[in-house]
Amino acid sequence: MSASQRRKTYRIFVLIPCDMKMTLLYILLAALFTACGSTGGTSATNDATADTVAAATRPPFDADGALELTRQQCDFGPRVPGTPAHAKCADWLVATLQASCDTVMVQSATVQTARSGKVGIKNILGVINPETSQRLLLLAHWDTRPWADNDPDEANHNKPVMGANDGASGVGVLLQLARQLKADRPALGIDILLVDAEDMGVNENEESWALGTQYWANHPHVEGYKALFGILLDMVGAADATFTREYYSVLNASGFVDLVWRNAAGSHFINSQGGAITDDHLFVNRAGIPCIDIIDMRSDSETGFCPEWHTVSDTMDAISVATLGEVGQTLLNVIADIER
Ligand code: AHN
Ligand code: ZN
Repeated sequence: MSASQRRKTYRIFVLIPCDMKMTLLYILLAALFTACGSTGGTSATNDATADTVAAATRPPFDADGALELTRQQCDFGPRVPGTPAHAKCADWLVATLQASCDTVMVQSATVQTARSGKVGIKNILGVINPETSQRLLLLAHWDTRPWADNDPDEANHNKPVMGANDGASGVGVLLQLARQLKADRPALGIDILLVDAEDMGVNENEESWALGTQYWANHPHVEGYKALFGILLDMVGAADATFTREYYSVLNASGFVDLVWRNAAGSHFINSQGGAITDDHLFVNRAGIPCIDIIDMRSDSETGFCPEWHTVSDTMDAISVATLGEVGQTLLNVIADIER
């Protein structure tokens, strides 16, 4: 038992009111605690007990909060780079992160897209515990696709996607997580990176996806930025989501994939090998940070994704509070596990 734990025992003892029976009870308890500390030889057991208690006392993930934060993004309309809704949502994301994080940074840039020429983008970063060297990077894209080009109705192919699942869900979970970590501070440093222009890509060109992340990887917000690991959330809101072990995640960070799936807070996490996805995590890995992708992949669909993917049906109707909750709780579990 550490000196600080012994001090805590003492403090509890002196705060007890002067009822004689209670005092005796607490003397007995304090003696037991002190004896436990003085034997000294069981530190591993004691540490494990302390950590279990700490993890158990961390409040559960608030899925309703994540749902509301997902809805609030959709209330702006599709967040297509270059549109007023995109600009308004950026301001809201900054303000929302500012309420939870120690520092918020915005990275503005102009990038070349495959189909829409040059466009202005914003990567938005919330930093928790900026002084801590042991860091975890959490990412999600906040932009939405300008074209519902997988919609069954061709008339919708040039309409924008609402992106309740494809965009807002991952951001909603991360904003809620930041909110909870403010009240219940982690020992780890946490960087919440909301990346822009993930979804302006075209099939035949890998580099046309994840433009915000590519920009960040080439211009990190801190020179020589390092994190232990990264976790990307992509499409984490569908009722029947299946999160399998994505190929590049296993290739670059198999031990960390094991850790995350071991901490999975429900049955949407499936401990089997999934397909390979060109997504933000690919460019984080190329920048030297082992990064995994928690992404809803479907073995039973032609696209490999949910039926609403890149259609006008990717709206709040297709979002499940239970799935958001499972992903958020898994992140809380992972943070507690790394801190152990
Ligand atoms: C490709 O289709 C190559 N990647 C999918 C990445 C993505 C798009 N995630 C969400 N929207
Ligand atoms: Zn998409």
